[in-house]
Amino acid sequence: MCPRSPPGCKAVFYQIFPDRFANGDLSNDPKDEELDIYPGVTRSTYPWGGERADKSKSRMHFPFYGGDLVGIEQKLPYLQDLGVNALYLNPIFTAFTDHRYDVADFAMLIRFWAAMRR
Ligand SMILES: [Ca+2]
Repeated sequence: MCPRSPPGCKAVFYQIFPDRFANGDLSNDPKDEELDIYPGVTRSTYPWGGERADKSKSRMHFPFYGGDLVGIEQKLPYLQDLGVNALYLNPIFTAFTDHRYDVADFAMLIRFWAAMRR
């Protein structure tokens, strides 16, 4: 319960990690060859629902699964059924890691954002 009633007090937020939430468009999945990396770091894209080939759980390997905004849009009825009325997305800018908090270019949204304009 909020001591006062700020505008967001009655919102039910749902945080989404876009790469892992839902893959609505397989054609926009990141391709291994287009993933820029830090020195000593590897990245790979794995099939949706598949297991990562790198079982080492190394912190130097970032697995991608291709979740996108199309998938989020497809899950909106599910989220509404849960009572969710506000979404918080992890960053959606081009980045080196799957969580994208290390934004590489604030001017470039990842491809799955552009797909929403179709
Ligand atoms: Ca995708």
